[in-house]
Amino acid sequence: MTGAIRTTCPYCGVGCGVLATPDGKGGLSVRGDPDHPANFGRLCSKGTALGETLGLDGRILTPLVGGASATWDHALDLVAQRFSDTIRDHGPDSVGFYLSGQMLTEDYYAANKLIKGYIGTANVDTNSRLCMASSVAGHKRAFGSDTVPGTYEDLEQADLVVLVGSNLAWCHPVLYQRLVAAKQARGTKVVVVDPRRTATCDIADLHLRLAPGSDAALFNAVLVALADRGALDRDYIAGHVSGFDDALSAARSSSSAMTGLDRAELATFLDWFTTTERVVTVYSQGINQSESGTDKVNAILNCHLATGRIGHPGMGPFSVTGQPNAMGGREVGGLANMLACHLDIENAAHRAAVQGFWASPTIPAKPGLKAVEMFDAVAQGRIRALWIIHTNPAVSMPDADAVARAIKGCDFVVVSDVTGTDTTRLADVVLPATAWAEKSGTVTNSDRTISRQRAVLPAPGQARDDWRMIADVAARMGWGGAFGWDSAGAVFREYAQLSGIAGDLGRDFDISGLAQADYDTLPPTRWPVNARQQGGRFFGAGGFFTPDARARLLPITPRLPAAKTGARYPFRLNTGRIRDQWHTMTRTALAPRLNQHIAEPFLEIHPDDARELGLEAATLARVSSPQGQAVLRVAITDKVQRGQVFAPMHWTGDTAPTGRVDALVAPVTDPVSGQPESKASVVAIAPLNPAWYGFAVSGGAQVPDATYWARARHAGGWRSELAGMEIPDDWEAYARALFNLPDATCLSVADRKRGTHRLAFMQDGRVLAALFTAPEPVELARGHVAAQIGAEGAGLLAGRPAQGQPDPGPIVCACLNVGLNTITQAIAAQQLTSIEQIGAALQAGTSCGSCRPELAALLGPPKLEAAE
Ligand SMILES: Nc1nc2c(c(=O)[nH]1)N[C@H]1C(S)=C(S)[C@@H](COP(=O)(O)OP(=O)(O)OC[C@H]3O[C@@H](n4cnc5c(=O)[nH]c(N)nc54)[C@H](O)[C@@H]3O)O[C@H]1N2
Ligand SMILES: Nc1nc2c(c(=O)[nH]1)N[C@H]1C(S)=C(S)[C@@H](COP(=O)(O)OP(=O)(O)OC[C@H]3O[C@@H](n4cnc5c(=O)[nH]c(N)nc54)[C@H](O)[C@@H]3O)O[C@H]1N2
Ligand code: SF4
Ligand SMILES: [Mo]
Repeated sequence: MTGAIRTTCPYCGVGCGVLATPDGKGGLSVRGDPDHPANFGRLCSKGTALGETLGLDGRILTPLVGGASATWDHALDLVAQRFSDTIRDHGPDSVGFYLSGQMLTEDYYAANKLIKGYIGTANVDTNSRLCMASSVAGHKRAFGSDTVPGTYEDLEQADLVVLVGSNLAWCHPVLYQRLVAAKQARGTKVVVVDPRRTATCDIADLHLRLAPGSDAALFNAVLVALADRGALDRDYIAGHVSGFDDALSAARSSSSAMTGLDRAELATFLDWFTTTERVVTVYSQGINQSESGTDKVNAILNCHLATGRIGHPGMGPFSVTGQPNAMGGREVGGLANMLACHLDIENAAHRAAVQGFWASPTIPAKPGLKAVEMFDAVAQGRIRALWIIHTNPAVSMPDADAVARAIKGCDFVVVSDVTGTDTTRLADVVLPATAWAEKSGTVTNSDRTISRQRAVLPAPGQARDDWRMIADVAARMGWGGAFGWDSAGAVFREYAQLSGIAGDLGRDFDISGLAQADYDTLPPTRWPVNARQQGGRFFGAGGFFTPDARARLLPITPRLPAAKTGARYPFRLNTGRIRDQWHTMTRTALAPRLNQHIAEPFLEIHPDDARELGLEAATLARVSSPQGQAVLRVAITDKVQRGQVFAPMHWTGDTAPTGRVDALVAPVTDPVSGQPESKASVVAIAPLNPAWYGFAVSGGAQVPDATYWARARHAGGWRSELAGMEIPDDWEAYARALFNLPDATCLSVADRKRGTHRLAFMQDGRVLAALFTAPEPVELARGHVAAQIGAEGAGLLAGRPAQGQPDPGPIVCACLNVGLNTITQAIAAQQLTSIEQIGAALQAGTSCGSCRPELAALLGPPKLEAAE
């Protein structure tokens, strides 16, 4: 195969290998790397669409100072000067860096070296605080180190896989597909523990819909059952563990009633867990993003340590990471309480080792501010100069409106990004970064595999690599010698060398074996890599990273979220992800096909609750919390339980300004990890009752002016959902302003009785744009209407396909563009009964497989109904 370059997907922590082939016209074609050990050739819908997200539309191509283009020299001088002045006048702790688990290891290493070793503060934290901090803290409490003991193969070799607070089907789709294949091959039992029914439940033999936040009570019950049924590994406990008795007695005094699960389903789970040796417990944000997240993690680890089910094939606790380099960031010391290479900031020997290796002037002796504290310090003026790299906190932090205000009010804010975002708009200086396809470095995925990301395309405009901008600023602050790397490979070699010192100090993270490796051709490699150990698993025979080499079992007293629902805020708001969007959508929303699955923000609410509130399907709801407000589309479903609602985290000021869910989320954190509780804020809900609803499609951009709007790209341009509290006097004038089409011919149809309006704007007989409004949610074949943009005639005003012309309906399979109607019609007409038959007939579901749960749902009642 000629011209293909091996690289790694920049989205989730599965860390799939990608073969990227430049098309010679600035674009790329991508396919899964059959030789990569994470995916063996598979990609999910997001990975498959990578080639469609590379356009320069919206890219930042020069530095911006005060919103205007500037030279690199000017921007870098200004940044260095303002940081130096701030440090001189207010001390090093008045400076902060807020980083990201999506930075490459080399970028991360450079940032940490600058702030900890040279600026001399530990006020550096990362969005991993919102993501992995509770797992890190739980690992460190139990193992003495932040070690993920197992590998992906364990999910394939297990007999029971327990997915706790993880929507693996949508969030780690390729790993999910590996699990599906293993289940087919060996009959793996799958248990999903989640208050909500998700796509992942499609393969669940048992779905435990526990009360939000009650996971520790569930795993305490497991520990008790293991003890009472003789399922403990007494030898492992005697040889490698301490704290067992206290942990068990704490577990005995907690009650499984807190989980709200009924006896029979709990009994089934306890039976399976106690009698199955090969158990893997996978956990993610339903565990971590909780004010008792660290305790939940340790409650899980307790069960694996007490049974010795760790570090052997098919066994172990498995924290799946979210971001592509969440692991790398933890390894490199991105968190405010860590040093590079899993060394501890509070350990004098560790500090001395790092400072000695860097030959740096300083190193902080105490941990810095964690994300939520950091933005509080920004709001209070204790941090006066802030550098935000590769993350969008004005959208993704809890209490996001307050965070946006803090950033806006800060004396000096630098943001490095590839595109304009809600956060760059608040910055004094914006630095243009090279994006995924243009940069080189390494990332570490969930199972400790380090993979190369390789530049495939040239950097556009003046975009520069993140590590290089950091080194440039360091040089201007007077520390050029220590930041004089000539390539990402040089940064990596320095880092690998430092890890050897960490290894000598008895730490797990030692990749000194890679210090001399050929960086250009480095194949995916699982750490550790040194003279003592190469890859493999940890802790099968003990060997923990505590002073006595024993793991700690922790006594856990479960606690539910402190904020209680009540008369004022009767609902608990759960938040999370959808299949085809990545976080704040700055990249995935560029690919039209990724906007077809779900095109606007929504609120899942139980039918009984909706009825009581007078909420109709597809209307809009106003959601309020003590922190802020949002307006979301109502999706009535029993996937959520009564009293609980779910909303996705993705929409922003760019895509749906009133859909920013973090405006609602309380900044409550876990006391040990500092990780925010993103899944259990209290909210009130009421119908919005707008005077009109609208749907607009156009080839060109839209400038919506409405109480509610949400926009998305489609293949021919833009589409948006609209709603307003007052009916405009003149729909034509409204639409002309919306589409910025002052002169195009307007055709309109009004139905006075029903209060509906349909307007099409034409030029040379072709449709440029159309607006449909109604007093109720607009019913329309949206995909069909959007496809008519650019077509001849105003046939789209009918709102649905002419007779004989098929309407594919909303897209289910994003890879092969197969719509809901096409699938349901084929199921009925051809009497299809399996996902494989749908694949054979329509190809749907045959590429990445992410839509297979939805295909299964279309085939009939999902089997989990029986399991519930
Ligand atoms: N498509 C897509 N994939 C992604 C991402 C993305 O943006 N889009 N982001 C990546 C990142 S950074 C991350 S961190 C991962 C996150 O991956 P996941 O953690 O799988 O995703 P979430 O949807 O945040 O939350 C998982 C589940 O936790 C459940 N939950 C809520 N409260 C509780 C509780 O108290 N107990 C339990 N047991 N469950 C609860 C929610 O209902 C939800 O279904 O996804 C990664 N993959
Ligand atoms: N309510 C709620 N809030 C949440 C969560 C939740 O479940 N619920 N989940 C939390 C979690 S787990 C996470 S990980 C966070 C994620 O939240 P964020 O990190 O804020 O989200 P992203 O959209 O991934 O932001 C990445 C930014 O980096 C930019 N970028 C892309 N490539 C590059 C590059 O090469 N260099 C630079 N410098 N910039 C680049 C992108 O354009 C984008 O603006 O959200 C958290 N917030
Ligand atoms: S599962 Fe999808 S998003 Fe995650 S790394 Fe693989 S292709 Fe990328
Ligand atoms: Mo995350």
